[in-house]
Amino acid sequence: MDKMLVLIKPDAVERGYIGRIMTRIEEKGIKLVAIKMVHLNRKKAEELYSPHKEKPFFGGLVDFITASPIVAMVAEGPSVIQQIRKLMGSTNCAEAEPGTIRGDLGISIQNNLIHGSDSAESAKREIAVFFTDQEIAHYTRALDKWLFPSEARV
Ligand code: IDP
Ligand code: MG
Repeated sequence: MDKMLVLIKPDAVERGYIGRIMTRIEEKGIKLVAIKMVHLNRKKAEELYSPHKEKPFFGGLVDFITASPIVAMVAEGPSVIQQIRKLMGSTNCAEAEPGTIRGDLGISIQNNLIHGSDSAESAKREIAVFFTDQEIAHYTRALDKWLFPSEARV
């Protein structure tokens, strides 16, 4: 099953949206297999965002993500990356569709409430920034037979 890292960013934590964002993921049917609150130091933040280190917004992004605690999660499900990236909406909240987390709850391009890995490779790297293998749960929900059916697709 596919896995990805999801972060509830400092703006969302301070605004009281931890539960709301987790609910959007849970009600979609996606399984959460690891959760922790972390206050990142700059070194870890720079490691997380290393693919962006040449970008003009890198310094500001590190300031933002280290400003307050975040909630780190590992989510699991069929095509989970595609599913959660759709729920998140476009990077710039001002352009994100209504109905998405960023479209409904934000205005900024930087303070955009949620992070989600964008590929299987980045998911593997990013999960390892926050979690050891022992911290990731393995379980089958009674509802998995309804939520994750094996089905043919055209
Ligand atoms: P994503 O979070 O939608 O995958 P990325 O392009 O990977 O977007 O950028 C990582 C994060 O960097 C964004 O979520 C946002 O917080 C921040 N960011 C992206 N573009 C800008 C920008 O133009 N100005 C300021 N911050 C930005
Ligand atoms: Mg990204």
